[in-house]
Amino acid sequence: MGKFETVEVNTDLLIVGGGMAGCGAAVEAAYWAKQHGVKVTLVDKAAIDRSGAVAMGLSAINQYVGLKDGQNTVKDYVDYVRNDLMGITREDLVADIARHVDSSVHLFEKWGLPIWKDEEGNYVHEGRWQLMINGESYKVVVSEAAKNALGIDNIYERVCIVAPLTDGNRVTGAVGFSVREEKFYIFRAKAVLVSMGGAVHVFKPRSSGEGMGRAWYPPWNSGSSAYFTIAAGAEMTCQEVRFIPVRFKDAYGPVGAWFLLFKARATNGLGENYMETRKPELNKWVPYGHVKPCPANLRNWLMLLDVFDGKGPIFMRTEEAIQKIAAGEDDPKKAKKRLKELESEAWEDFLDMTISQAILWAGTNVEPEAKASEIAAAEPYFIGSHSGASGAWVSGPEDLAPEQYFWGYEYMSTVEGLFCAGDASGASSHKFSSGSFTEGRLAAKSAVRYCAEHPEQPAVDPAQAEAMRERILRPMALFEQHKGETTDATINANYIRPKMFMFRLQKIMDEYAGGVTSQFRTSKALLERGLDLIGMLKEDAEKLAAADLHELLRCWENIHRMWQAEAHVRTILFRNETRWPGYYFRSDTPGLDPDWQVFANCRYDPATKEWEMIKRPIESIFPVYSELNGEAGG
Ligand code: SFD
Ligand code: AMP
Repeated sequence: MGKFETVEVNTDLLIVGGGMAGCGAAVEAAYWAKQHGVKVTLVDKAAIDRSGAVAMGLSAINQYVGLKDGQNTVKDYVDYVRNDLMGITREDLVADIARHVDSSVHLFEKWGLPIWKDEEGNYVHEGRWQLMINGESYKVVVSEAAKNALGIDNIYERVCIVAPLTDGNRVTGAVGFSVREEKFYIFRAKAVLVSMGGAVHVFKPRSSGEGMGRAWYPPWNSGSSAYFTIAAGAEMTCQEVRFIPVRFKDAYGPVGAWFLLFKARATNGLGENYMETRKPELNKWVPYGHVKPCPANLRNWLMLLDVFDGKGPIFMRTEEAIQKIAAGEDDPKKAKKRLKELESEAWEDFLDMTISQAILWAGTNVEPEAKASEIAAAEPYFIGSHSGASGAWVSGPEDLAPEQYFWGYEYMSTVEGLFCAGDASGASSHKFSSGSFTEGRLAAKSAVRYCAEHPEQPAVDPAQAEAMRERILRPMALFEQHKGETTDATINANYIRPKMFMFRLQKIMDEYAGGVTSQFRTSKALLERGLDLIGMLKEDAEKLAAADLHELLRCWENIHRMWQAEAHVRTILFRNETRWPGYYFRSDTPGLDPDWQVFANCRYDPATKEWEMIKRPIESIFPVYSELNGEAGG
């Protein structure tokens, strides 16, 4: 690959990923960097106007605490998150984000994001924590602020970050390649902030054939954050806590507005509401089975029990909900007007964030005010910012974190100089778009301080960078070398193309790690077999081949997914219980076990290539009564 130019960039703080967390980091870092004379650079594999999970826009801001208006307290939010995650959460991190998130939302509004207001000028809530927005251009608004703050010369778009550069337990930069030009990039930095989102298409999706590629979370979030931190040797947390969202079937339209704003019910094929008929099941999952709102995974679980019993399809009763709200108007004229408004709000909810669902509705003659729509549990995703929790194990804030959760710099992983935010940081669920942006701000402030306090430029070993260049570009060399050996270049004894590789990974995960096909069930024996197969897949990853730059991107996306998959399988295997039955069910350990009221962490050692599994205690920063151990914590 001699013709690839090598471009070297020297900076102080390198932000990898310009999604919600990356843009928050850029805005905040620019402010503190001026004071400390620190240079900040941001890299994204896409164009940040429309990159990441918010590319299509969103119709709600899901984290707004309303502290100033006295609507809620930080503790209320922490209680909500802890309960939803069945007790497994870093309260210090959740509280830190919750106490700052409102200010981020106010910034979005100042920058031009339209937030719904009622007649008195108050925000219109979707639910207790969620605000309704006209958010089609949400990401454009946020990225414009990031660009203005950093300056366009400090932003590299369409450069895919592949791996970290390290010097022992210290990050020294990152390497990647342009997805448009034959350029290999070496970024040298004093600190790196990882915000490359979560992972999609690790598991076989429900969509296949004509719908292939369609997923709820964005397919281009492919596990780069997890790979980057694992490869650097960082301790990871909650790698078992995948997220399975219930979504409108086949186009993955969100359900939040229907359940919370329109107060719709979901019923099975017999017209029964599983949240009522299956209520006794919740007693098996106390104390979390009895909290309000019912945790997302337990809502899934009650629905899945109906599906397993052959009581599907499951319908979101949109028609019932809309008619009920309209019927609340006393005057028939007003009721008719209200019906029209609700109808357009229902369509906008999808048009603002999941356009394919609106297209599917149109294509299948759905009138939501007249006809119910099917919903289903999607395939698993890795996302630390919604009701999942996977990500790196990071230091908490000094004033809130218990001693063992604080190591000098907030949001720094266990690798020196390596910071994480958004989906990249774990055990602080329910950050969503606004909380991820906020966490990016908090992590960036801390990372700038790190740069100021470590002014020496870390050394980058040229041999390490050269070896990485050879390895990263190898799929193109391999293709060139062998492509002429078969009449169809997709089939070749000497290489595997990225699409086939992805199918193999997805099949392993689907069948052995509890995907859709295995009805989210797995066991020790299945997981061990899955690990064997991942081991063989890893060997074959050395034979990935790319016909062009686009396929080179696909090769590395799939290697990143594979590492996320391995961390996941190892951690489900480690946690000897079933804690989130609606996310995955260990048939050999079918219930909650009080001994597992702990974090299940893992760490890959890049030097020895061995994995270590680690239990870390859960420490509450607020007094909490736990029915599991019958005593007050604090
Ligand atoms: O309700 C590389 N989310 C919702 N959040 C809300 O607040 N309200 C909603 O209404 C939400 N809904 C929703 C949501 C997401 C999606 C897809 C849908 C609906 C359909 C969640 C938020 O969007 C999410 O929490 C945040 O965006 C997470 O932020 P962050 O920064 O962790 O991830 P990102 O924004 O996806 O950005 C990742 C960036 O990394 C880049 N990238 N760059 C360089 N090299 C690589 N190798 C890279 N790999 C990735 C990406 O390009 C991107 O810019 S609701 O339905 O849940
Ligand atoms: P979703 O569209 O499922 O991503 O949900 C958007 C927001 O609403 C998230 O904060 C969810 O946790 C919340 N949510 C969705 N459905 C329910 C429900 N039935 N009860 C309580 N909260 C919900």
